[in-house]
Amino acid sequence: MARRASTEFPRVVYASFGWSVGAGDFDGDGRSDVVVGAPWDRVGGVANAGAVNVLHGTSAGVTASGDQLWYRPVGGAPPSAAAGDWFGFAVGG
Ligand SMILES: [Ca+2]
Repeated sequence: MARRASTEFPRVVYASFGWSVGAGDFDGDGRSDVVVGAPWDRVGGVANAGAVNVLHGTSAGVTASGDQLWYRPVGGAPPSAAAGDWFGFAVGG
């Protein structure tokens, strides 16, 4: 799985951001983080490959500062992104 700052990633209308929502401590800092699926997001030109946004928890609550976008990489060895993957259709934690 690839990760990058979500502000660097091209987004599409109708990505269905918020289709799925979960929580867990994904960076191991002891605070809960929120994961939000966008299963119809476009990844590297691949339609409907999907992505997951991770918003980190802080002592003041959840923040978009330093948020990440997780997605399957385009090209290379599987599991690479493919049209219709809908990565992020379901998330949990
Ligand atoms: Ca955390």
